[in-house]
Amino acid sequence: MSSKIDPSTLTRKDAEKELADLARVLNAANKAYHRDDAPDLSDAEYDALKRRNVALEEQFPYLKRADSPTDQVGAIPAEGFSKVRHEVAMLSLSNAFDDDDIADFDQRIRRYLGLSEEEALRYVAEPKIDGLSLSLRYEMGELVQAATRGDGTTGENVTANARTISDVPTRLTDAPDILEVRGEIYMSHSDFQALNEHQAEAGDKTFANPRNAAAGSLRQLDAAITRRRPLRFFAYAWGALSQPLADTQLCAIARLNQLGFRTNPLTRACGGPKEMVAHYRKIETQRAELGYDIDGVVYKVDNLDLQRRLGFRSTTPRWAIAHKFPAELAWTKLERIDIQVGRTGALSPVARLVPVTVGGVVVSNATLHNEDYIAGRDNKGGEIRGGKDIREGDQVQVYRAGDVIPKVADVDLTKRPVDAKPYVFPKICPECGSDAVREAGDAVRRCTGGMICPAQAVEKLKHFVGRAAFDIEGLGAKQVEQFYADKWISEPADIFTLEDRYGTGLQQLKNREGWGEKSATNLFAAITEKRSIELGRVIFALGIRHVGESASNLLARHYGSWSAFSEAIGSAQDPESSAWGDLLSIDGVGSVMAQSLVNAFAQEAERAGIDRLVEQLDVQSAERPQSDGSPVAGKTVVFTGTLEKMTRAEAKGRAEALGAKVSGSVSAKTDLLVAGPGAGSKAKKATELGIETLDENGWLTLIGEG
Ligand code: 5U1
Repeated sequence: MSSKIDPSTLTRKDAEKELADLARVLNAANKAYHRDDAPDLSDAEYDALKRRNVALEEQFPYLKRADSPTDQVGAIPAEGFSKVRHEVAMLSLSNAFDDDDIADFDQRIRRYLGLSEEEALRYVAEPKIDGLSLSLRYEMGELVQAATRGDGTTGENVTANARTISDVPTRLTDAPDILEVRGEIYMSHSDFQALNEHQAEAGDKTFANPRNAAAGSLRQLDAAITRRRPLRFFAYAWGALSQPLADTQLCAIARLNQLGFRTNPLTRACGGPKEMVAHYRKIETQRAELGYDIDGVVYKVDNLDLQRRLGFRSTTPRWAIAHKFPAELAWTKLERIDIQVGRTGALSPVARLVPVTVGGVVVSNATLHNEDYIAGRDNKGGEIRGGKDIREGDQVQVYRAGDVIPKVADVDLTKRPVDAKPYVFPKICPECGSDAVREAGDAVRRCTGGMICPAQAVEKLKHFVGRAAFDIEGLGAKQVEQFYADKWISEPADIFTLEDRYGTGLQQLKNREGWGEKSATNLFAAITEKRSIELGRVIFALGIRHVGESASNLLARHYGSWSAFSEAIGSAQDPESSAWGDLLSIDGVGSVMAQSLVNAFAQEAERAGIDRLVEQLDVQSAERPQSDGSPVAGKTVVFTGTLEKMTRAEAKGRAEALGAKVSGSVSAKTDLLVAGPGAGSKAKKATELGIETLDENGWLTLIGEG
């Protein structure tokens, strides 16, 4: 393998082949050394191969592979790309669907900042490109890293691939020493069509839409394939920076453009919701002629200082929103209604459709929400669709909006078969035969079988191993179903005892159909790796009703550790307790979610399952973003009285961003009281308890904003 041929005399084809061989051998050696603790090459052999790889890449930089061993630190992840932790998280956007949502967005921002209607507030509106986000990191003007968004915190290293895209400059002049440029990779309509024609002629896989084509092209292990794909890039944001780009969003975008990035020509400043919506309508009329897919318009507060003050909630900024275009529609026949039982026992009706293309994607299933929706009623008994019910055999209108599950919107009564019967929603769980009950005020009928219902148990397990939860490589929905069916796992804790039970002995994982020595070893290693896990993921993985991914992260940041979290939720059972008040004081946690958490921890069987799980884990304390060196990180702060320089919401948001926990009531756990004019009983109690008290100016000085 370690050819002695001088790289400068090699043909491109030979170099390409040798680089592929080197990647295979070196990455396998990395894995054997780092992951399996079983080196298969001597250090000298390894170093010689690595040097050869570097020499070839220097001679043929455009042949550098996405899985190049040069870029690997430790073992390459099995899926092929190394992981990159974003220095500044890549946020996503919350969505707006109509003009009122935009007026509400403006109102929320004004309230948060304490701005009156009369005070000017400028926004920037720009098309939302339907592609995939990419972050490009430049150091001293050199492109050093390109990463996909991933889960927002950790993405995939696609540097070698990004270097092949002509819209991505590899060198910048007059740029800040550190600059992360963020934007969207996409494919134009004409390039997409040509690519699909070419793929079809070659007998290769074609793509459903330009976004899939762009994603599939960027995420190629062989950068030479990406080079042949016509990818484009629009810059619209930034991450880590050593110096600010500008004072406003609009000027920052102009600066990125000057630095050599393409920025969208339909970017405009708007004086308020009316102008924003007008620009949205204008873009909507031009949409078909743009030559690339957009799925809405993004609005951002223009002033970057205001953006900083507004900060973000969990994974979305308060200062931006995506105004989505209406969904795409199509008519088709509803063949059958099936009932699926979810992890919380919800019976969800699913429409099985004659496949139909909606906005470039073939749809054969769509949600029907719940029994009222099928009957043509809303959850208050009012009519929807003019009261028309939905029956098997009907012609129905299906729509898709962005990535959401397709929905059935309407029904054509003129095409209803004469023998179509009203749909009777089951009152018995189709999976376990337990009663399915509908509690007052709940739109959903639920199976009462709990963990004896195989559908609930297996869905809980699938949720547990899902991407935003434990994300265990090699343990997906299919494997969970098989292990559950064979009684190898029946609850999450069992996953962590799998190796003890099935690693050795008569019944071994490696002897199962579809498994071998290598895949079994890899799975056990992946499970072991996830024993150490972030608190937010653990909370989300529990699959508690109403507790989604962002709420789990909020809870993790608020409580900081598993013991603090579980103790607090246990104590919050008493509605008079300060723990209950503290839980409700978290911005983003309402009484429904709080009650659901408390209920889950109060149920003996469920709590015991959680305890068995946590015994297996090393739950990492939650990180507090932007709190490095913050004087209030980890402290419990209470605000009381009138604040004069910021609204209460802003004070709370800012304190949380700095890693503090903001509570609504004073107790022995309070570290600091910030008291404005008119402070009453809380200030008195703080004095009695000897708690440090500051006025607003003192607080601002403490956090470095005075
Ligand atoms: N045009 C545009 N798309 N887009 C997507 N701007 C924009 N900003 C985004 C995203 C996710 O995020 C900001 C929060 C930086």
